[in-house]
Amino acid sequence: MTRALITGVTGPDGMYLAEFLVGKGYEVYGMIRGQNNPLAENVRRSVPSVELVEGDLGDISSLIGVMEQTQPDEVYNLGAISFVGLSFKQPELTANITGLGVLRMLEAIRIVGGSDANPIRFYQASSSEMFGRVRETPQTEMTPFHPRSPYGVAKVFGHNTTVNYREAYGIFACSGILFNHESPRRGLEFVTRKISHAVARIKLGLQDSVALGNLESSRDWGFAGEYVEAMWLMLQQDEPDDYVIATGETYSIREFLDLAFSHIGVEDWASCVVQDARYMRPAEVDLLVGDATKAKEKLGWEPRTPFSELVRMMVESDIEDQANKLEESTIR
Ligand code: F7E
Repeated sequence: MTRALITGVTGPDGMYLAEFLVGKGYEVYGMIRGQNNPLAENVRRSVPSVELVEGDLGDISSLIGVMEQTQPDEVYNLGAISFVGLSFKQPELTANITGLGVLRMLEAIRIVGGSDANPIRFYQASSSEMFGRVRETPQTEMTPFHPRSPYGVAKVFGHNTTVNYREAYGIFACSGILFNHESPRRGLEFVTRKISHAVARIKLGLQDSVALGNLESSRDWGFAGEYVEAMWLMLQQDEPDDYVIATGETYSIREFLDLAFSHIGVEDWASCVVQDARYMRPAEVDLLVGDATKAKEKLGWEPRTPFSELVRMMVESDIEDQANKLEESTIR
């Protein structure tokens, strides 16, 4: 049985990946931080066969311990401080976990190694935020980086460290440069889920409006559930490499709002959206759009969920969820 270790298993990508790997017959270990991590329950409920092990990206001894304990064939490093907005408020923590955390994982792999016949394969969750103030459009694996946030800067460090450990020590290390990938599992602090959640509550009469920041930025939005397959495909190749994973289309926050509100029959949403300076960032990434040709040609990976379908899926999921909560509260 192939063994996989996932850091960041409590996040949406971690859970989709765990489900995917269990479906492929893997023995899956999920690394969680802290003794009574409340998010562990979500993983136990969604993917019960995942074995949870305790480790911290900020502590190399714990990572070496986890590698020795789980003896993984494949390691997926999805753990990070992943909210760009927070990274401006806690830049040092972000550099430590999102940046240095990658170095610690790779050091643990270099030290523990796996067997000679079967060395550990490593996947690093890199991000389109590394492109920041973009130097060309669309962005490819060859586009230079110009990060615009402490998060982006930390991800560049993690990406470069992954490439360096591959070149210096021959570790099978891949970096997946994933553009925004959304789902009903997204945390409420991220703009897509914040909107779908608010739209559902507006439909049910539970709130009147939503406070947002910059509506003009554009992103390349895909569905997280199918991006995890690309991570796995990277580790099944003969040679380690880096890949952009994206849809090749870009839409603004305004366009997301258009579709989300039209789903509940609201064509003019101006009165439902309040602009709030608290959600503006000190430096913004204006436009991202990825070119995933390499992933298509070498991995055979292609996105399947169009933007309109993604928005519909998220709004419908939140409507169902909010309606259930409302019903439960009236029964009580
Ligand atoms: O912001 C604007 C905001 O926080 C998207 C992470 O998964 O993808 C994600 O990073 C855009 C930005 O995601 C609000 O200013 C407006 O322009 O949903 P977001 P992100 O920053 O693109 C990349 C690929 C990652 O790697 C990250 O880990 O939306 N925006 N109003 C807002 N954003 C938020 N969060 N909240 C607002 O109220």
